[in-house]
Amino acid sequence: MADILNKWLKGLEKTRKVTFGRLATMFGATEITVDTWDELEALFIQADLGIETTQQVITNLIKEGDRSGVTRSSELRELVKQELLSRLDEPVFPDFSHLKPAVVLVVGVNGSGKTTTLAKLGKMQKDTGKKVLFAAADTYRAAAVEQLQVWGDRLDIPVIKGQAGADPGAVAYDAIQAGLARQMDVVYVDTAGRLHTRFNLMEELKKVDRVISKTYSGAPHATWLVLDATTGQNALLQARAFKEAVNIDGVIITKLDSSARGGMMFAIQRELKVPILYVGLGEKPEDLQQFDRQNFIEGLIQ
Ligand SMILES: Nc1nc2c(ncn2[C@@H]2O[C@H](COP(=O)(O)OP(=O)(O)OP(=O)(O)O)[C@@H](O)[C@H]2O)c(=O)[nH]1
Ligand SMILES: [Mg+2]
Repeated sequence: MADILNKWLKGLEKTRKVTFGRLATMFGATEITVDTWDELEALFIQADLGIETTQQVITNLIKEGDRSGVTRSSELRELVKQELLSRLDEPVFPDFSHLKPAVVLVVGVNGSGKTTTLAKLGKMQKDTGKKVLFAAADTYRAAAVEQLQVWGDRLDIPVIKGQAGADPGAVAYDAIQAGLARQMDVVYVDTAGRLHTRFNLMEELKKVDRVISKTYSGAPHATWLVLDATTGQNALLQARAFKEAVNIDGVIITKLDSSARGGMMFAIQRELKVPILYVGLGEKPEDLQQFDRQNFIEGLIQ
């Protein structure tokens, strides 16, 4: 357990040092004044919580502070932790055990970390004895297929791919057929990165989604949106656009380790109202962690 907490502490080091770390000075022994709230507000906005979330947090803290008679800023620490914790949902992981296979579609903008995350998810499942298949439905770049193949080779996970330039829906179709025939447990479908503002690309994603549901009733059983933590509030715009195109039922936040903007997690949760399932705390396969609210808050506020 201590090992896992350490991973979170290390992964959140940047966010903690750049923004949330300043809370420690604020939690000094002084009395709470109007300035305290102003300072807190500025800090949360800088930490990328977003204006709406920040305002709600401050309002609630003032209310809760009054109610529980907190007058010293040193007592604020627990209040802040509790308030922030209450803004994150406990992740509920889908139970795929009755499916052979479950199909998980992984979507997001260019470079958000989809392919790497697929590899990490694949490894996680394989380590628990599950049979995993990758579908290289990013057919835009030959390098994209190769990248997934390299992971497949390294992790000993088969990869279904098409020709470069092939229809991504056709690759997804082939992968599902293979997954059914080989009685796989999970098929992870990698997709091309697409700018959320490009109409045609978003339409193409809808088409892949439709092909999957026509090929296999009930599929995709999950569609996970991968968002890069270093993009801060911009991730919100991406989230909105992807949510309009496909049915997002889980979010994965990557690169928390390279970001000082981990506060965006609160804004994303508020905006999407779907659980954050996993976070990337580094580049190695074992750096993908199931989202844990408690560890996340501990990583932000020491
Ligand atoms: N530090 C860090 N790097 C990450 C993490 N996740 C992904 N990366 C890096 O981000 C870069 C892009 O990752 P990819 O998995 O190729 O991203 P993608 O979304 O598949 O990109 P496209 O296919 O081009 O859309 C790679 O260099 C990854 O190693 C993470 O959690 N932490
Ligand atoms: Mg990719």
